[in-house]
Amino acid sequence: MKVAAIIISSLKNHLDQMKEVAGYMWEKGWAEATAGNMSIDVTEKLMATGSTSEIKEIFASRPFLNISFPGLANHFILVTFAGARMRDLAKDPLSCVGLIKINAAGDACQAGYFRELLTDVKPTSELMTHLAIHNFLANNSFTEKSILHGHIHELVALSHIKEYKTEKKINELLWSMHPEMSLFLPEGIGYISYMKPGTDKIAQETVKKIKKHPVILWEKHGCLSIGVSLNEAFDRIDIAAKAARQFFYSRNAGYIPQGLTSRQFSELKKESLKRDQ
Ligand code: 2HA
Ligand code: ZN
Repeated sequence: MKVAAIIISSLKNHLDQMKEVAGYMWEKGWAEATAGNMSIDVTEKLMATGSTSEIKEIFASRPFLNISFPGLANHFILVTFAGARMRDLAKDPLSCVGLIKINAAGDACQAGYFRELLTDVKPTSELMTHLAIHNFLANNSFTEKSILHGHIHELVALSHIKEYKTEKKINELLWSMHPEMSLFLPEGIGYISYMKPGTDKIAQETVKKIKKHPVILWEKHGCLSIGVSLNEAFDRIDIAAKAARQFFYSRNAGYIPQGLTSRQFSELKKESLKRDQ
């Protein structure tokens, strides 16, 4: 079997999950044109299947980026390409996804491709944020290894409204609009005021928040979420988006939504505390 084929078969479950979740992102309208990206740290999986020694062959010889992520030394990360469409990924993941290999010092990485014709493409423009988060998750032994980004219009729309431009205000609204919020996202979502997408700065700010908040809203842009699986990352975004949608449905019907009463809300808080103990 050729090297790429061995790796592809080792990573089949991860590639299948990327395909599945990309389909959901597209269907939800959260991945217009080339919007959205995703990554999974697959180091453990490749180690377990013993494919890491053969893997060299799929990588271009030159490191393409200097980084400093010691927590990612010798890691392998599946990541979507810049310019990849989620609706294409949902049909053919190998034309939209590559593998990043970090060197032993954690200060350089190379991109590998599953198809020879693809060697010119680059990883997602949000690579810095993905790597910075994977570095944090690895350093802190988080079980989350999947990262998902998309343009969740329900939440982005809220971030355009003056009243909801703080973490406190937006979470009070989301918690009040959907009981599941307290169970899935008891700490609420993290909120980051507008920053240019794809920069080191947004990567650093996102890492600071991810410890407490598995879903982050980038003002006027989109959301980023982590999960043990990509499906979990998707669920977390989906719950927050549902809360926002319920708010807009009531408003669109011409009413101000009542939201959960404080008694209903504190009952749920107690429930989520019990679950955590
Ligand atoms: O991958 O969504 O933020 C395209 C984007 C950049
Ligand atoms: Zn984006």
